[in-house]
Amino acid sequence: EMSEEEKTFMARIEKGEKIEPKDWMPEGYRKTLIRQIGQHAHSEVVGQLPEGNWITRAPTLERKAILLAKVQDEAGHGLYLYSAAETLGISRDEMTELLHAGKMKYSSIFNYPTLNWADIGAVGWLVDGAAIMNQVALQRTSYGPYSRAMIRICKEESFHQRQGYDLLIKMCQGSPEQKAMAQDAMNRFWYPALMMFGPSDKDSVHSEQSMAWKIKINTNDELRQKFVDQTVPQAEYLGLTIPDENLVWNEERGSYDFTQPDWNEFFDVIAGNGPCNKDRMAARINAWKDGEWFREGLAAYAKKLPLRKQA
Ligand code: FAQ
Repeated sequence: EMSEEEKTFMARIEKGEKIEPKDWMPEGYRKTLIRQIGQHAHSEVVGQLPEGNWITRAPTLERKAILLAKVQDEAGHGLYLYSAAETLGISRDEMTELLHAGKMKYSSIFNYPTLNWADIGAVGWLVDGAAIMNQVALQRTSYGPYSRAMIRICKEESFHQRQGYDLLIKMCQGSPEQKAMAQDAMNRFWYPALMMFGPSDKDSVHSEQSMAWKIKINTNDELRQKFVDQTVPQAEYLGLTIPDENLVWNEERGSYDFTQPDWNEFFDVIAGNGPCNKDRMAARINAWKDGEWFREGLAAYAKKLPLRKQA
């Protein structure tokens, strides 16, 4: 039996109204948002690592400037999202500590290594491509601060995807060795990119409730299908082969049939056993420790400011 408050809340959700920080909300709604927005924020921050790895080795000054700007954008996205999560009554420090204790997740994709320069193209094209597919839908999410953060993030993210695709066009029109590097990157990133949408609907524990609350707008499988349909023609234009022998246009559905990722691999990666999980967490924990003196300095300075004004 729903309480009066809950009934009013659900009526607002059904009307498509945005829920704002000071509005009444069910505890489960708040918790789900903290989990999802927090995980999303952590993904943006951890997501800087595989790309940051290539800033010093970008092949030209122009590519280096572009990559630097992109990696900085990801830090900005992390900040908008941490701020959105903070409106729900958790601090950024608490979320950071939960991440470091292994009690919060970040996207599975960032546990795969970026082995060569073509991987930077594949990350932009496929990883940002998958991220946008999910985030465009989330612009309509029911929680106001999350929805507004998504609108801004999507604008920057489309630029990110373009830069990745542009990098791959260059490589695919380059030497046979460059084209082979691009194909190799595609082979390694295709299935991990499909995994970004989460487990198949039958294994998605949160989808039903999150969709009833309009936190999620689409199911994991719906968005994965849209991503495949959008990406196949882009791969064709590049002259790259998608590593899936069963990929075929299904006339009846008006969509591609495709092979699902290896779900055992997915669950293994989110349990902490992917190729880079340990490195990623170690890098974040070290960065947090390295920044301690700076955070303390800032806090001490902030305390002094009002005193100085009085004097
Ligand atoms: N990785 O019941 P569901 C980016 C977990 S984009 C890790 O279906 P839900 C931009 C899930 O948390 C990437 N864990 O869950 C960028 C749950 O476990 P829990 C970030 C995953 O929440 C690009 C369990 O599996 N984008 O960073 C994943 O309803 C390039 C059961 O799953 C977002 O976070 C996964 N892929 O649906 C940056 C988008 N999938 O928490 C740098 C917002 C599922 O109970 C460079 N998030 N799990 O322990 C969402 O839309 C949703 O949270 C889903 C998952 C769709 C990811």
